[in-house]
Amino acid sequence: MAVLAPPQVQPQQLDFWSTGDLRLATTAGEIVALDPWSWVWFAPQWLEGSDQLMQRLAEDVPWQAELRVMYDRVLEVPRLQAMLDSSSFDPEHPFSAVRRGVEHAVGPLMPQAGFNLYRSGDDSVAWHSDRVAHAHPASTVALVSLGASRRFSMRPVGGGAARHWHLNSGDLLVMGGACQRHWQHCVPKMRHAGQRISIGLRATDSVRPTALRRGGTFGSPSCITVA
Ligand SMILES: O=C(O)CCC(=O)C(=O)O
Repeated sequence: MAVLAPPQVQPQQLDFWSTGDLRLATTAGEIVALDPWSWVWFAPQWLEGSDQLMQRLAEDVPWQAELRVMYDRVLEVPRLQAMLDSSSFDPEHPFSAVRRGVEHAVGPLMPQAGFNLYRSGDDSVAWHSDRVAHAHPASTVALVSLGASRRFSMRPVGGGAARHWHLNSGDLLVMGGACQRHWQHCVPKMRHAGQRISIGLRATDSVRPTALRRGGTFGSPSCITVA
C-alpha cells in the first residue's frame, strides 16, 4: 500500500484558551503520516508559561522511584513516575488547564494522566508502545513536554528507519491512529540535560485533532482509521 505524503497543516492562530500565565495552542504545528494508519501531530510552543507548570508539578506530583526485574536483576527505572487520576487536581491547578487544552485539541481523554520526571540526561524511557493500545487499538497519546529539551524517537515495530523530534518546553506531540500498534517510541539518554517533565494523556479513540478539523489536510478520514 502506498505511503501517504506527509500532510502539512498551515500554522494558524488558535489562541482558544488562556488563564493566568498559561496560554495554549499558539501554533497548529505539523502532522506527519508515519504510515497509512499512523500519524504524529507536533505542535511546538503549544504552551506558554511552561516553566511555572513544571515547577508546580515538580512540587505537587507524588513522584515514585520504581524498581523493575530484568532477567535476574532488579534495576531502578531510570526516571521518576506517577500515574494519577486527573480529578485529583484542583480545577484551578495549571495541570487541569493544560488537560482541558489537550482535550479541546484532540477530543475526550481518559481520566488517568501519566507523569515522568527525567532528573538528568541519564534518565530515559526505552523503546516501547503504550499498553493502552491493548484495550484500545486506535488510542491517541498526547505528550506535553516541560523543562529541558530531549530527543523523542519513533521506529516501526517490525524494523525500519526511526524518526526523531526535538521536544522543547511547551511542545505538544500527539501520536494517533495505529501508532501504539505499528510504532514504538523512546526518550534516549543524552550526555547533558537538565530536568524534564512529560505529561501523558490518552484518548481511547483515534481522534481528529483540532488542527485538522480547522482546515488542515490529512487525505481522507479513513487514513487515520485503524483498518
Ligand atoms: O517523556 C516522554 O515524552 C515520553 C513518555 C512515554 O513514552 C511514556 O510515558 O510512555
